[in-house]
Amino acid sequence: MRFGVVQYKVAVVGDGAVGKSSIISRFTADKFAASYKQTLGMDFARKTVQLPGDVRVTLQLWDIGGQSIGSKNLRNLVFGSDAILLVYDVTSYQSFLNLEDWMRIIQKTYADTSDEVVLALVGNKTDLSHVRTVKIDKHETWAFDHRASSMFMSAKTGDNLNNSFTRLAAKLADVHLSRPEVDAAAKVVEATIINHDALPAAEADVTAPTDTRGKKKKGCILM
Ligand code: G3D
Ligand code: MG
Repeated sequence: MRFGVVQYKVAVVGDGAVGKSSIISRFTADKFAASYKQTLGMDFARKTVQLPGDVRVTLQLWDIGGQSIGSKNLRNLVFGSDAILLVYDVTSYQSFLNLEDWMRIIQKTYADTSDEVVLALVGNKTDLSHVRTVKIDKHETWAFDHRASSMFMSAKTGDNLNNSFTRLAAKLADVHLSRPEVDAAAKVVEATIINHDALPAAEADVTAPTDTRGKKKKGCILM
């Protein structure tokens, strides 16, 4: 059990238009922007969640924006993450299939390291489940095969956002949560949106792991 605030870098990847930016802004600012804007640059937003036992966990969510698969920026962005959310749109089977390509990039990025990364498979747009094209068992099989946590959410309605991120924070910080705690513990203490490019170098270095107490993670080791 840890005390104080621990910060983790979380990269959010997946095809364009699956809802990456919407998830980040809904979670960190509780806003859903109706108009589509392809994200440029590498902004991140962070939010601190309170877990039982006085543990505060700051999740720093990195938006890969319009980076294409294979771009050098993308690898820099993904590298050094404590967790990676692999997001697809439940109404787009193609966006689900393409996660294999995203996985390949992640595996390549971590090929020469022994870093452990927590992976989470995120089916977004569950408000459109009446036109779902990716069956739940396909989702669960993918998550199992890639040793990823399984999440479903809607950035539009906010459904399942807070409890999913609370579960992720608990997993990263190695805190055990009971079921009622998952639902109740998503108390927000702080949220900020940061434009990485606009920061002075010292502050921009916030991407470096800030917890020096030795993180113990339960994620898979990418090989
Ligand atoms: P991206 O960052 O992955 O590229 P965006 O995706 O967050 O920009 O979202 C792409 C489109 O999907 C946007 O619609 C956005 O409003 C919509 N969207 C995101 N999340 C959800 C969701 O949970 N449910 C529904 N119904 N729509 C969602 P537009 O119309 O602007 O292209
Ligand atoms: Mg975007």
